[in-house]
Amino acid sequence: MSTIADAVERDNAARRATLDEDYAHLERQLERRHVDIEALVARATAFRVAIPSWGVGTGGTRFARFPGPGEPRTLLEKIDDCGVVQSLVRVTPAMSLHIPWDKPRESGPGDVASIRARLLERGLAIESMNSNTFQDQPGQPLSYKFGSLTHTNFAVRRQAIEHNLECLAIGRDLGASSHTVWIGDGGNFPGQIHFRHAIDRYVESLQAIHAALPDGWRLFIEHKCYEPAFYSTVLNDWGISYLCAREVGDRCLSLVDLGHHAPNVNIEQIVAQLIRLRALGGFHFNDSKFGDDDLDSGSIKPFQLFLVFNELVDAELEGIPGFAPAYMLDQSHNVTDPLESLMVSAMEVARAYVQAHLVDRAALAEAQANNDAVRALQILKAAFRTDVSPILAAARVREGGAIDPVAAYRASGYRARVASQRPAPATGGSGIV
Ligand code: RM4
Ligand code: MN
Ligand code: MN
Repeated sequence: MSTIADAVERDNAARRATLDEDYAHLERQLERRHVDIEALVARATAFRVAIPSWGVGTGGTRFARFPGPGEPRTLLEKIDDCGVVQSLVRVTPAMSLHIPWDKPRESGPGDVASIRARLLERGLAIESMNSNTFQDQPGQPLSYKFGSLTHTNFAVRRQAIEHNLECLAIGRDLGASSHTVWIGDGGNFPGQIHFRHAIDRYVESLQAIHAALPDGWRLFIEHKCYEPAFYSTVLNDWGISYLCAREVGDRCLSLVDLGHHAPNVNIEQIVAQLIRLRALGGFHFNDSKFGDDDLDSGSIKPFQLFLVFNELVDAELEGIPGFAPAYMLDQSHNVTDPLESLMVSAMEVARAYVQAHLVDRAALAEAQANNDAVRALQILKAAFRTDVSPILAAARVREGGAIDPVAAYRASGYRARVASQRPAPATGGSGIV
C-alpha cells in the first residue's frame, strides 16, 4: 500500500527508459512527416475533458446494479476519487455535477464551504451543472412520470423550472460556468403526446431557465432519440436541438452525446453542421454498440471517435469564432472499477484529439479539391494509425502524472484502502439512464 504519488514515482521509474526510447523513435518518424512532436505534446498537455460525478460510482442497467467496493457515498468522496483520476492522467481537472445527487448539505461536512475547500485541495473545479427531472425525488410534491419541463400541467413544469434554477444557484456557489439540461420527457404510445405543443412548452420552460443564467454562463441542451420514452422523445435530434436553442436565447447551445443517436447515424457530420451553425456547446463522450450504452470511450468505435475529433480539431485550427465546446465523459461503468474506466476513457479521448492534429490538412484539402477519395481516406488513416501513446505519456509525466495510470493506480492499493473506509450503504445509489 502506498499513496498515489509514491506509486506514480515508483511505476514511472520502471517505465521511464522504455518511454524515452519509444518517444525518440516516434520523434524521428514524425520528423519525416515534418511534424514537430513537441507541438503535439503541448496540445496533449492543454487538452481537457471533465469527469461526471456520477461516473465514479458503479452504474447500472434497468435490470440490476452490482456495486463495487469502496464506492463514494458523498460528494466529498466523489471529489477525492476524481482527484485520483486527475493526479494520474492530468487531463481531467474539472467535474460535472448532477443535482440532487450532488446537492450540498446546509452545514457541516458536505456544505458549500467544505466542497470548495476539498476541490481546491484536489486541484479540481466544477464545470457544468446537470439538472435531474427524469426521476422523482423523495418528498417531491408533483411527479415527473408524464414529463417535466414539457408536462401538460403548468404546476409540474413550474416545479421542474424551479429545480433548474436551484441547480444554477448551487453551481454559482461552487464556481460552475454552464448548465446542461437533458429531460426524459416523451411518449411511449402514438397519440400520447401532442408533438408541436410539447416542444412549445419545452422552449417556454427553457426560456425561463435561460433568463436566470448567471453572468458568463452557457446553457446546453442535450437531445436523445429514445429512452426512457420509447415511442417519441421531445428533444429527439440535433436539428430540433439547434432550432430550440435559437428560440431559447443566445447563450443556449446544443450538446452532443455520442450515444444519443440512432444506429449508423453519421455523428461526425452532425458535429460539423453544428459547428458551422456556431451552435455546438458541449460534448458527452462514451461509446456504444446498440443504443445509449454509455460504454467506455473508444472501446467500440475508435475510428468514429477519431473522425469526430477530426471535425473538432479542424474547427479549432480554423479559429471558428466562439468555438469552445465543453468536453465531458458521460459513461456508466457497470463491470469495471469506475476510476480505471475513467482514466482509460480520458486517455482515449485525448488520443483521438492528438491524432486529429496529425491529419495533413493541406493535403486533405488538395485531395478533396481533386475529388481524390482514396487519397483523402489515406490521409485520415495515416493519422489514425499513428500510435501517439508516447506523446500522451510524455505529456502526463511532465505534468506529474503516470506513464501507465492504470498500473500505478493498481499498485497504489487505493481501491482496497477506500473499501475499508467506506462501508457500502444499505441502498445502492443511482445508476445512469
Ligand atoms: C442521460 C444523458 C445525460 C445524463 C443522464 C444521467 O442519458 O446522457 O447527459 O446526465 O443520462
Ligand atoms: Mn449525456
Ligand atoms: Mn445518455
